[in-house]
Amino acid sequence: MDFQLLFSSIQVLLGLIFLMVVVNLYLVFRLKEIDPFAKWNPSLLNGGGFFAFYIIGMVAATVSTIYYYPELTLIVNPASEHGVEIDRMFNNTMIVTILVVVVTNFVLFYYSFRYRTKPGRKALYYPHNNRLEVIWTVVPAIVLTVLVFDGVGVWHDIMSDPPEDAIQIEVNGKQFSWTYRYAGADQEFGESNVTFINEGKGNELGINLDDKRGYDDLVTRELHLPVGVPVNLNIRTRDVLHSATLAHFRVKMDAVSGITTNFHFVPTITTREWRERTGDPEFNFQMSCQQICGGGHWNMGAKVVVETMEEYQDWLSSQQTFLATYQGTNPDFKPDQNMASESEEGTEKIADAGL
Ligand SMILES: [Cu+2]
Repeated sequence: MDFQLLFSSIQVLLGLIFLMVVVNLYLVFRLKEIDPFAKWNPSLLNGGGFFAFYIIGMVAATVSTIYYYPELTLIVNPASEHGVEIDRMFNNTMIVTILVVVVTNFVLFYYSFRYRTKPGRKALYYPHNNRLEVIWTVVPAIVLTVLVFDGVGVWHDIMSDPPEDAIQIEVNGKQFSWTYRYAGADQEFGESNVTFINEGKGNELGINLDDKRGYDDLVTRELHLPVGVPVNLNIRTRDVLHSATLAHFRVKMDAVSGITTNFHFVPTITTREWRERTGDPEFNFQMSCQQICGGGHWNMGAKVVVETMEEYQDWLSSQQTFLATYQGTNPDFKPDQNMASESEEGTEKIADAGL
């Protein structure tokens, strides 16, 4: 039995019946020359409807906020130092805007009801009042100025130069995944360029084979961060715009073709602590993409691990170096032959490519 068809048919049938009732009533009124709305004053319904809309809307908004609040763990706990400041500003802005929305909409909807049309009531023509104009210009201007100045200060702290001792991590976006690069034992990244990308041959990030600093680089699928230590993400993309987003850490920075953007922050809680705090043993921090970048955008997420410095070091030393990975797919590659020229040749190649 096709229930879908049955229900649609019933709906059509009910619609037709309703239409017939309306048409018949109309014809009866016409024939008997009755005006059913002659004495009906719609302003109570309109004004009352306005006010009811306000009450129902406010109650629904409050109930749904309370209902979903436990789900909004993103709002409850920032997992980074600067996240606390961002949340403080977010909350201040919310308090101000909620207050304004509740009060101004109360006036709008309640007055529509309170001063509705009544027999004998005449509307007051009140086109201008300088004092009111000044009040509702100056008060929002002061409030917004305070919010903006607060925000500029926090923005300046967040976007300042990363501390010298920050751990440098490269975040590489592509359609549709993230790949990370750690500098390895020498603490320096090898040169890289899109012209050197050779996915089939184990060089997904385009690391310059002539630059030996890149040999010990660690190319990883997971982002691991030590807790309590400043990290600086160097964000790149090899194709379209992406946006590297670590929502729990209040980190979001666009990955822009052709340039390296960066965001530095200090994670303040490990994955393990977060799991204990929330009682969710399955929990993982997430890296996501917040820039619609194509058909697979929705799936451009990956887990992020925050751990103690010891665990972080252990994890790093368990990763394969770029050279080892590359030689895995290119057994004939001998680094020594290439090391002689170091990075000069690579620089020329980049110059030749006009980059
Ligand atoms: Cu993306």
